[in-house]
Amino acid sequence: MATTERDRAADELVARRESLRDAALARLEVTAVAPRSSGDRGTREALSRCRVDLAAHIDALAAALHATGAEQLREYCAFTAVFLEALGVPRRSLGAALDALSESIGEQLDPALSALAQDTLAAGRERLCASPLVTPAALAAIPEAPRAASEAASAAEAIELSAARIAPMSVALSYMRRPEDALAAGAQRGRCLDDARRHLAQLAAAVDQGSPELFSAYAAWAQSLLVQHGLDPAELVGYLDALGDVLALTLPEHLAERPRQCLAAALDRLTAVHAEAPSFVRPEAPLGAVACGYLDALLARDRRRAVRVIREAIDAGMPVKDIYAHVLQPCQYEVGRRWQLRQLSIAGEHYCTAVTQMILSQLYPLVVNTDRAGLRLVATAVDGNLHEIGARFVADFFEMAGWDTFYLGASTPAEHVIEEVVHRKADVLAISAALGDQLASVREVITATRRDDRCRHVVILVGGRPFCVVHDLWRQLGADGSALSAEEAVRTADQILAARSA
Ligand code: B12
Repeated sequence: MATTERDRAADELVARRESLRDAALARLEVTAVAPRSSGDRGTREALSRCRVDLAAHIDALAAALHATGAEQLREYCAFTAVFLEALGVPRRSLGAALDALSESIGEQLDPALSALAQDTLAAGRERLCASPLVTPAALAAIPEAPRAASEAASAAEAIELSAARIAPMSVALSYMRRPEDALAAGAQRGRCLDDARRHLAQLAAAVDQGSPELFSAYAAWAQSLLVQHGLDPAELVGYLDALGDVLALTLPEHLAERPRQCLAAALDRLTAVHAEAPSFVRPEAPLGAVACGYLDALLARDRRRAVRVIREAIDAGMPVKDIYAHVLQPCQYEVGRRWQLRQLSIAGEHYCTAVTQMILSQLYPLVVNTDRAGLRLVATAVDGNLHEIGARFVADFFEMAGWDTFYLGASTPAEHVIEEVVHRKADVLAISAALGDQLASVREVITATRRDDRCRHVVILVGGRPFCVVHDLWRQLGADGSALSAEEAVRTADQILAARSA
């Protein structure tokens, strides 16, 4: 009986959405809810935002009456308040809007239904008095005075300047639209804010490169990861949608187009249905049996067996290059995939990676080629990149081709890379990046190397995951070339050097 009444109250609210909204609007002193803007345009915008907000409040109330009731509306109110506060609209304005709505409901609905709706609304309204509204971290992240994105020279810079404000605003807005996500997130909301900051950093990187594809690849990856953490795949879609709206409000118009394109590409790519990527290790692939045996040993945490599998393959005459390309690399990718699917812990990934690094050290004597090519390579992971195996593979393949190689390992600052290039008299500099937000550092090394007179002749190659996603990224960053694998990297370097000396 009670449920039916609640449903009827909800249906009435939706049916009367427009007249309730207009009546509430008439009760409100619109300028009191206007954001910190003035003049006619500001008032018009405030009015239209207020209309949209009131309609959203009515829908949220109806949804709460249909579903779980007061708790859902309380969440809605909390996040709406955070969102509006981030826009410069004080919390009391939301309270005033809810009061106006409550009075309009009292006037327009039949008394029994009106009492039900008003009780639920009052519970939500009450939440506005609770402090803190969300998590202290979320509130602290909204700066008192937002920095002026309008002063930014580029869209990427504008996003970075306003990230501290955009992140909580976009989380709050997406929760305002999907209160069920806020409820599901529960105590994990602080993490949602961290995720939002990561999404923004990747968006800024893609915008900086003018590459929507880079961001859509990231979004697809992030969605699959979130799904493994039990989140609804639609949540990221909803979040990106909200982010688009927040950016439209925050960024100056002339900088809004590129971020919009990146978000549109990501939203196009994300589907509510999550398809799991297939394994990187397959028995039918070249050296598939060895790869399966090696992966098995890694996952069983059996280091001795892992070493034995590789030694037996070498003893059976399998080339070191093939062990790298068809065993170690796919197994590392598979380790990453399993981490992403939450089938492997961080400790498990670290263990497997440590074993692979140990195997690489053991194989090194077989890597050294006695026929010298008279050419020199410096290979490094760019500043901020902790993934060192890609650059190490590249260095080892050049070494196998007879080059003298200088492998610098993880995260090396630009000025130190250049000193090394100069002192080692390098012909080629190989730079490795693993994530989109490391591309700005790649550009920095390239620019600094080009600017240095001592490095005029140096061929710069770039590679790693982002370059596998967007194939002409290397050109945009000003490199001389790129390659999808270490083996191809040697061929590319040879071709560029041959073309130069022709
Ligand atoms: C091991 C690992 C780590 C280790 C690295 C330890 C170490 N000592 O290297 C640690 C734990 C540090 C780590 C950290 C992180 N990681 Co990680 N990591 C991996 C993993 C599982 C394996 C990397 C690897 O060894 N690959 C093997 C090498 C041989 O492959 P490669 O790097 O692609 O290199 C080849 C080509 O790309 C190319 N190439 C590479 N460099 C160059 C350079 C040039 C010039 C050229 C021409 C070619 C070239 O040739 C290489 C050989 O053929 C990958 C999974 C994967 N798919 O790669 C995830 C992965 C890259 N990591 C990932 C993530 C998210 C992270 C973290 C953000 C996690 C976190 N929340 O902290 C951090 C970021 C750290 C940072 N600031 O860089 C994601 C990236 C997803 C994305 N968005 O794109 C991946 C793909 C895992 C996954 N499936 O989700 N990670």
